Amino acid sequence: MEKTLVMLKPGVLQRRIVGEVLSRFERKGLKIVALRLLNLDRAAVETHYREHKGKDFYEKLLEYTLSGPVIALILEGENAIGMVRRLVGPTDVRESLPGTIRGDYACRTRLNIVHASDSPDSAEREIALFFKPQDIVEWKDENAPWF
Ligand code: 3AN
Repeated sequence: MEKTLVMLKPGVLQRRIVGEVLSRFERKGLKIVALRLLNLDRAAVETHYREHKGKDFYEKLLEYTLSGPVIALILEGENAIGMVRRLVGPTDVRESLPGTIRGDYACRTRLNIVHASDSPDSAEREIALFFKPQDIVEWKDENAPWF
């Protein structure tokens, strides 16, 4: 089963919408197999966003990501990476439609409130940034066959 890394950026806690955002993933049927609330340090954020170093929005993006705690989680499901990206919506908030998380909760791209892995390679790399293998809890939901 595919796993993907999601990070709820500081605005989600600051706006008290953690439950609302997590429920988007849960009601779709994705399974939470790891979850942490943490303060990131600058080195971790620089590693996470290393592909954007040098871009005009880079420093502001770092500033926002360091402005408070984040929630990191691993979601599991069939085609979880693509499914989560579709639930999250496009990076550019001008294109994120109502019904997506960014479409419903973000009006600035820099503050687009959630991060989700965009490929199997990035999922593997990003999961390892936040979690050790023993942090992942495998569990069965055979009593909930609607998923
Ligand atoms: P995504 O988060 O959808 O994978 P990336 O990796 O291209 O998108 O961008 C990482 C983060 O950088 C975005 N979530 C957004 O906060 C910020 N970002 C990307 N492009 C821009 C932009 N043109 N202006 C401001 N912030 C941006």
